[in-house]
Amino acid sequence: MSLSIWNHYAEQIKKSDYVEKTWDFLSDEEITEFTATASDSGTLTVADTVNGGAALLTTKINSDDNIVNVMGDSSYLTLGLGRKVLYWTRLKSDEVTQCDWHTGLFKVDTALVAAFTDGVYFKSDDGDAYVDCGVRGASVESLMQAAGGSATASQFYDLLFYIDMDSTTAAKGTAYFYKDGVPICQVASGAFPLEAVAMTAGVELQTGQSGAVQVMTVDFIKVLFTR
Ligand SMILES: [Ca+2]
Ligand SMILES: [Ca+2]
Ligand SMILES: [Ca+2]
Repeated sequence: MSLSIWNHYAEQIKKSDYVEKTWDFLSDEEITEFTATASDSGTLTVADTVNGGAALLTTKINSDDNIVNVMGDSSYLTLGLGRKVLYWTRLKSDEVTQCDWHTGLFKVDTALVAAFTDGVYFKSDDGDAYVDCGVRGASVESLMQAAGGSATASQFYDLLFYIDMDSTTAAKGTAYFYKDGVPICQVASGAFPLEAVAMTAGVELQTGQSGAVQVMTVDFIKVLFTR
């Protein structure tokens, strides 16, 4: 289902000149295109035994609020007038209620849970398993809780969003969010990141409890956008 939604929007984007990139995490070389920042010895690695390859974000045992933050090592996307953007990732985590996580496109920030200025993203809070959908520009957040978007521990799920920027008004746009191919949120906002703000793909996992290592497995991240 996610693939048909991707193809639907991709067809629109590919009517213009476009940029497309997939990280499938088949080898260590792909994670060198990201910068991992960890508190208390959390790690970013590529799994050796997963079909199709995967990146593993692993936190440290016995440490609440332990963070593994992963940001692209360069920033290549701006939300200029009329830009269309697709983002698709498949991931799972071995715990979903206590942990916080973010995934999406961000101005580089190594502590998303604490605060950040700019991004379009999915997130889950400490204390619930909901998948929320957000847009944040110049620290103004437009956030919606998903109606049917709960994550399940240790089960892969697909998260996809499409951004449609207004062709005449800066920082105005609409983002359409899907979980497992089902629309869960739509955020229309005049506070998207400004065109001057360059962003990159990123993901962050933060434990919300002590006592166990937490692992997030990212099968892939794909971005496609009009040049
Ligand atoms: Ca993969
Ligand atoms: Ca959570
Ligand atoms: Ca907690």
